[in-house]
Amino acid sequence: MKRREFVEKAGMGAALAALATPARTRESARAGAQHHGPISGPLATATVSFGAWASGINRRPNLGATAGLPNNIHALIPNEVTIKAGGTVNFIIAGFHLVLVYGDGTQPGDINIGITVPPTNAALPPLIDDPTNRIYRGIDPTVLPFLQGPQQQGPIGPPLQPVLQDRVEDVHFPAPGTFLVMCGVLPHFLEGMVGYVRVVP
Ligand SMILES: [Cu+2]
Repeated sequence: MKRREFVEKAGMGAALAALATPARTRESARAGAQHHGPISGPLATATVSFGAWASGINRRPNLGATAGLPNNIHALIPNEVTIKAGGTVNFIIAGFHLVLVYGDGTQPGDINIGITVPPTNAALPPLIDDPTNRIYRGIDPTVLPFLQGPQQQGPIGPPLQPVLQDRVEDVHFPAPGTFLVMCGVLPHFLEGMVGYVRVVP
């Protein structure tokens, strides 16, 4: 390696190290604040179906929809779960949904649906972006590739791509309270796609 090249690389390494140190400190401070020790038992975790594929549809080959059938159940099942502080909720997301979690006591009527972000794919609906008391904002589903049935506007995304919108997002709840969980896809929220996580001490 030439000396100049080495000096440049070493300089970049030092700069990266300097950047990394405060990030590590922040991360460990946050981890310390949320540390509850080992947590077990039936209230340590809960699983919520966040949307569900309807019985009777045929998704082969990796389609998101079947013509003429209700394809996706826009609901959180169970609608309310209880865990203890420091536990997690595993949201199993089936299809095109956005997980949003709002702080203790937030009600659906508190959400400002006038604040939205446009979808990355213009064929899709807008996403709610109200930051007030928002404690978790999930993956933007409008950037995930998927195929739609021929009766719709598809294919969207690379051909022969699996339906990557189906996924799990695992969320930690360090503090007690009753937390609103909702779909951030605007028409889904307006349909009432909301649920609750009750966190006990
Ligand atoms: Cu949804």
